[in-house]
Amino acid sequence: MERRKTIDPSVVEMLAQAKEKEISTPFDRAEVTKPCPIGREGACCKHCFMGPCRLVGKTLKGVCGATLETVEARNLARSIAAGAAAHSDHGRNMALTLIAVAEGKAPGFQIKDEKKLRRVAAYLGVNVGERSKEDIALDVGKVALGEFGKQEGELIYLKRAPAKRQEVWRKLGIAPRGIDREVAEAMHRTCMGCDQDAEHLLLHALTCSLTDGWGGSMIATDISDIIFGTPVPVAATSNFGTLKHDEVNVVIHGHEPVLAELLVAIVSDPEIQAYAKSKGANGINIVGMCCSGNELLLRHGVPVVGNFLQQELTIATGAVEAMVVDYQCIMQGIVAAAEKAHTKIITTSPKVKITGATHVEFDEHNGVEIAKSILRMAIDNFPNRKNVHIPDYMDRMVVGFSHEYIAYMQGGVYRESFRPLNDAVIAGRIRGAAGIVGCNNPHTPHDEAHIGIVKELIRNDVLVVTTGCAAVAYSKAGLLTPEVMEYAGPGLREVCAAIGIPPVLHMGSCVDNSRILTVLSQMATEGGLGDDIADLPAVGIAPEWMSEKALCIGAYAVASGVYVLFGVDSPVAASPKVADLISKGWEEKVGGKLEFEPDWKKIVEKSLAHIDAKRKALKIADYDPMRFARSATYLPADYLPYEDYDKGLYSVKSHSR
Ligand code: NFS
Repeated sequence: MERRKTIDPSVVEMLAQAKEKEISTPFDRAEVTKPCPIGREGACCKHCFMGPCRLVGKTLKGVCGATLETVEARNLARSIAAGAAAHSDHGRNMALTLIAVAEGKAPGFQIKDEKKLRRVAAYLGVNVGERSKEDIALDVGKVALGEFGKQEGELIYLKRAPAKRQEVWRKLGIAPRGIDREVAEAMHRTCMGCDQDAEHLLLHALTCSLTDGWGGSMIATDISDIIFGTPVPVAATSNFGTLKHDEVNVVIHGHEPVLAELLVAIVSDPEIQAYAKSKGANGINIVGMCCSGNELLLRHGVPVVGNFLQQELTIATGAVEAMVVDYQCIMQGIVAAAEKAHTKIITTSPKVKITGATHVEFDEHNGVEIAKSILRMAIDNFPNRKNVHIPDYMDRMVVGFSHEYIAYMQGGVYRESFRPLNDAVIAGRIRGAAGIVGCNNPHTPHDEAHIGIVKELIRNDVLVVTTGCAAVAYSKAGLLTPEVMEYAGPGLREVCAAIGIPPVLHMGSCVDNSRILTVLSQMATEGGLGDDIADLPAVGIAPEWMSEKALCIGAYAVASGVYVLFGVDSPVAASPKVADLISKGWEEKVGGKLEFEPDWKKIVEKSLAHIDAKRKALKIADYDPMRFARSATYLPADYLPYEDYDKGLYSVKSHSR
């Protein structure tokens, strides 16, 4: 029997379309391009040209004598460094953009959230006083930029973490000095003939990951909020049905919101609209994909067309005039797909060119003109449409839960806090919290683990926060609506209804996982739930991960004290010793641990067991699923059994067919 590729019926429909149009997708390529079993388990070393050395069977050592543990640890550390480099480079770009905005050299941009600017300035030690917002922003940008090249001391944002957590880092010597320094050091240590002790290598991997979570990503989130606005709840739609038959469809894909923001700002420009009309279109429809999509979704309610595995399929609709990409998670396959459709692939980052794509380099100093020229190219392409097929699936959602807004929801402007949430956890209405994030991976059925885990956790009164492609999966399944309370356990349901939040909170793109760190820190310092992130009844999960960035996020969550579970397969599967070092070993050191568990139902079980164990350690009420069932209007009798976890989602209520 053919393996199930996806649980999203719109994707099933588009896979048939793609086949008909002979468009290759990652779903097909994953069948043909089988992963190398040695590399997949982390047992291949190609860090020098005496190899690659494949440590399997009787081969226990590389040419240099490297053991399996060293090879595995080195590979994992390098992946984490690559992830940290990518996310942090995004943060660097945001710092540079803020400086350009402050200097008046980035027309079309302004400082939208002055309150946040002042808050961030205070964190970064920038004098606020009676200074203009531009002056403050200039210093904030410069201090943020300085974090990248810093050689000594420690990252400023570390002090956002609970005091106890900071102590853990200092004691272990893993408090990062500067972002670039730790990434460069990871590359150095993993170079041939350098660091050769698995435990030591893996400890630096944690340092390196912290530069992302409490450095580059946090900078990216904060500065994006300053320039583009801090998200507040907004209603929006998702899936292929957000593409329009009668308008020029432009898909924004990648990670950086700068150009994307300009495109959204100028799309209603009368001159652009008139130009679209002159080519027979009724307007221009901007939709997002992956994390650039999430940035636009949260701040403007721009629809999101799909997650990571849907990029070629979106082109296969024949309805996309242009796919505008910046960097990260862009499949090279989109160019081949575009050749079979009429789509123009436009690369925009000075760091990224793709053979066969059109390169229009973005420069914030002249951004408006560049954005207009990109829209004109898309409009010019509208008359070239042929063979359009847009699956009739569109879902509703409410998104935009920044940590600031979550605090505001719990007390208003004057009394914002995390008290109600902490009290609900202490009383057992909320059993615990889960951050569920990350990608899709064609080696596991698309969105299946994501949806299964979320449904099971909210049914068990676990509050879920989410970002990235995980969040897009939930949006397409109708899990980001207040109506999803129907699936939530009685206690969680009571709390969400009282505060006015859905049980699954979309907090943004993957760099916005830094928002989750801030929420965890606030919960830990609010009182009643210990005094460190490691004390909280909380877990982090990446059910369908594929990216080095995901590994880095997992590692910084661990270093922050979180139990992290990844689905799919383990990149250190060949070495039980290394698997032990990153689970038990890391737990002894930092309180968090990293485990790989391909069975999503086991992920749920392990998560709940961990949450309950943490509750016990905190000496708060044991969780009792029936305790609040009597006071809530909820009747748990209609819980869906495991086997039916995806019924009642795609099949019944979430789609506006
Ligand atoms: Ni995150 Fe965003 Fe998606 Fe995975 Fe890629 S888009 S930064 S890495 S695939 S969640």
